[in-house]
Amino acid sequence: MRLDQIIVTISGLFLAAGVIWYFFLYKRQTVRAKDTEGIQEVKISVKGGYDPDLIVVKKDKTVRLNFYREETSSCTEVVVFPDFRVRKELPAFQNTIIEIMPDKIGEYDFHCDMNMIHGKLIVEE
Ligand SMILES: [Cu+2]
Repeated sequence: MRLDQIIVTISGLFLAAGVIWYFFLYKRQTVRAKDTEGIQEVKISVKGGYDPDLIVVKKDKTVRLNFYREETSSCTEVVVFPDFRVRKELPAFQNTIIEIMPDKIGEYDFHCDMNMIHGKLIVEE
């Protein structure tokens, strides 16, 4: 094999490994809401994504999401929970509280205004 062929082969292998890692091994951040005095509370930091982006909560108990936006990029300035009819601005470097009452089991997406950055709320029994 010529050198350039070797380089192409090796970079192909790296690419394949990256794809496998991304789709099968990469674990998303999952967090179970803490229950304090009957309210399920979670802190979510917003910076090019939601961290954590998978939030597990219990049904029929108020969920209080504390969004802290750590950037001024306009992409994340609004967060939308379509299933809960919530759409809220997240001012930069501030805590914004969103309260939700999950009354049905299921998985509910939330995302930025352009639907580019995603997170998921998982409601369990
Ligand atoms: Cu966006």
